[in-house]
This record gives sequence, C-alpha cells and structure tokens, in this order.
Amino acid sequence: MNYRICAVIPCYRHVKTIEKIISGLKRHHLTLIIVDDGNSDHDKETLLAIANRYQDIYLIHHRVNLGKGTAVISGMRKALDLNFSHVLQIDADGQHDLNDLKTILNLSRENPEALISGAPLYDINAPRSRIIGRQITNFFVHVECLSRTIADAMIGYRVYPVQSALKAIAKMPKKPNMTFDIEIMVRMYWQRVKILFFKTKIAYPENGYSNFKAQDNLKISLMHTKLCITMLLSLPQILYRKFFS
Ligand SMILES: Nc1nc2c(ncn2[C@@H]2O[C@H](COP(=O)(O)OP(=O)(O)OP(=O)(O)O)[C@@H](O)[C@H]2O)c(=O)[nH]1
Ligand SMILES: [Mg+2]
Repeated sequence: MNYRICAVIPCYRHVKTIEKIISGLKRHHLTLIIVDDGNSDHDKETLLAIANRYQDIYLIHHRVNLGKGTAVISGMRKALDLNFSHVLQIDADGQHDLNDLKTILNLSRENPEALISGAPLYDINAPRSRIIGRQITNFFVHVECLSRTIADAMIGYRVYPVQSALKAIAKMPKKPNMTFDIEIMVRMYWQRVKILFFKTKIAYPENGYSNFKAQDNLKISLMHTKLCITMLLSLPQILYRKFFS
C-alpha cells in the first residue's frame, strides 16, 4: 500500500477548541476524520457546521458516548476503508502543539513502519496528579515491555501505521476508553513495531475541559495488571526473542 496519511480527531465535549486543530491540520492538506463521540445535539450541529467549512472532512457520529479509545478505533477503521496507510491521532482539546506537525509527519514519512509518538514536555499548569499518574504508568509500561524504550505511553499525539495498529486492536477489549493509548503502544511494542519519540509541549489551558475521571485511574490500573500477567505468561518467548533474535 502506498504511503497515505490522514488525521483522526476523537471529540467529546471539545467542540469549542476543535476548529483551531482543524485549521492547523488543513495547513498540511490532510484529510480529516472527526469522531463525534456522543456529543449533545447542539454540539453535533456545531461540529457539522465547522466540518462544512472545509474540504475532505469525514464526520463519524457515535449516538452515545463510547469512550476515547473506541472513538479512535472508529476513525482508524474509516481510514482503512478510505485506503489510508497511516493515521495521525490528535486530541480535540488543543493540548497538542500544532507547531510539531511538520516534525511528526516527516518522522512518519521517513519511517513508515514505525509508530511515531510525542513525549511530553509539560507546562507549569499541568496538574501534579496527572504527572505522577504518567510516571506510574510509564514505570509499569517498562515492566510490561522489559525495556525502557517507551518514553511515554499516554500522549495521544501519534502516527500509526494502520495495519499494525489494527492488529494490536484485535487483541484489545472491545470498547477501550482512556486505557487505549497505553495498551495499543505496549501491544505494538510486543509486535516488534519500531516506536520513535519526539519531544512536544503539552498545554494545560486554564479553562481547559478534561474528560479524565478518577475512575479512569482504576481502569488503567486493571489494564496494567492484565498486561503484566500477559507479559509473564509469554516471558519465555519474550526473553528468547530479546536475546536470540
Ligand atoms: N476522555 C474522553 N475523551 C474522549 C471521549 N471521547 C472522545 N474523547 C476525546 O479524546 C481526547 C482526549 O480527552 P481529554 O478529555 O483531553 O483527556 P486527556 O487529554 O487524556 O486528559 P487531560 O490530560 O486531563 O486533558 C479529546 O480529543 C476528547 O475530545 C471520551 O469518552 N472520553
Ligand atoms: Mg486532554
């Protein structure tokens, strides 16, 4: 398949911030797939009005809120239907730095087999609890991978090769939410997909809205337990690969 990239933006309660991201992506002439993840009727209409102002935007609607991971998966499946080989994933809340688009797109084009991901540089407004949560997750990810290759597993500013991403998704729960970004990266690492990182600023605007809930930490902990057990069960295989191939 020829290299063709589009962007997928999952959107839930971030209709106010999404247009800036759309126009930033459009400067790079990308086709966009926006996933309306069960927003209110009012927000659905606003999204439609925004999408109509640009060319090459596909809007996918979830009737009810299904969660971030499920929204990204819907977008990725649509990208495959449209014959895109790669998907740029970016949040709708404006936390990701659009100035790094050139870097991420170039890295992907030069390394089409690789998963390209941001590694976060936080601004001073970043909540301490989120930074600590990330450190804990990254610790577990290093255990699950028996490697410190993964610099950050939580940021949703990435480019996926679609085929290998869908292979990892096939092994994941049917409706992942905030666990998605972490689990897919670990599973792609297990699939021996090359993963490359670039440093990128993460903004926490003062009036920013976050969907991240306390219960997401619980879901993330359960996911790490499952991934650790999976890793332990395949330990002989992993060690063999690590040292003999
Ligand atoms: N959390 C969440 N986000 C969703 C959902 N559906 C779509 N999204 C989108 O997924 C992206 C990430 O959501 P955020 O609420 O910013 O969560 P986050 O970036 O992990 O958390 P913060 O660091 O606190 O902002 C945004 O583009 C959301 O609009 C959902 O059901 N839950
Ligand atoms: Mg966010």
